Amino acid sequence: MSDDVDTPSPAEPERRPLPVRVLVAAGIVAAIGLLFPLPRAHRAWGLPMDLAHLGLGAGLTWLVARFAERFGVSRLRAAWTGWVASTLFLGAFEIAQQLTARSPGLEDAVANALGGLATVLVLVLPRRRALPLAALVLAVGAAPVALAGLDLYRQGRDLPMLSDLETRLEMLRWGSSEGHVARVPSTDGRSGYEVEGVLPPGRWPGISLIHPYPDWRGWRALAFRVHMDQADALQVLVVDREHDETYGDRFNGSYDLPAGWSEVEIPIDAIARGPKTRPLDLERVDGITWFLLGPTQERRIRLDDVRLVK
Ligand SMILES: [Ca+2]
Repeated sequence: MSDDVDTPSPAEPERRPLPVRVLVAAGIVAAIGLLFPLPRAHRAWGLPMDLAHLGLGAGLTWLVARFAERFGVSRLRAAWTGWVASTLFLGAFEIAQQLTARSPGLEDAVANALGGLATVLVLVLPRRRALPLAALVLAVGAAPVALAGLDLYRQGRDLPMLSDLETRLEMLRWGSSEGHVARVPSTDGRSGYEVEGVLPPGRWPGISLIHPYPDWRGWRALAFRVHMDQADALQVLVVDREHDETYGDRFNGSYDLPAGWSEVEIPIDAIARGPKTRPLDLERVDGITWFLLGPTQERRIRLDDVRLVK
């Protein structure tokens, strides 16, 4: 009687499949990265770290599953136990991180869960079926990172335009800590799309362009078009990667604007002189925020053609 080669036999010497070994290695790198997070790391460094979350989930799932198996739990049960434990533990870790710093916790938690799912597939299915499925799950998990990488490439290509909202991918870089930000069709016909911030009443609601193209050396000004729903002072702040989250350690500008569209230019020299105790690092600019001071009702601002000019 011959055995089906695809059927895993319990007597087979235990050897971790290569994909699991690679994922576990990536998980170890991610774990080290989480212990020593780089402050405001460059996006290009952040992307491999995001990818390593797949490995973190895969590795932890594998460890818990093997541990459970040693206590006589069946392979199937152990694998799913590992996945649930890993997903819950790493999910809780992301929530804890969210309390202390702004980080894309949900994306990381999903990547952790997908990495763990890949391990489950490798553990419970015959290898021939497991590997393509695990690869598919990992590809889904890696897609956001691939898109962010593509966006990073486009930023370099589209310079001096920092963001004109003509591609959907740019929204990966826009955010709002209190309000809502969306890419919307242009209202003045000068372009296809612009970005709109819906700002709730509050102390300083605003929208941000996070991780713009970082090297602003050699340019004369930062320029953008902005639409105000009513005349008001638009506040603009620019930070670099060393920014310590204090008011005095960034560029702060205030611009009295009428209702409707305006063009604003901010000299790069002024931005460089922004922080009180040091020059702003123009080689590593990390974010621009547009906000209003203490609106008492919901407000809307629109932005387009955020760019560097000679
Ligand atoms: Ca546009």
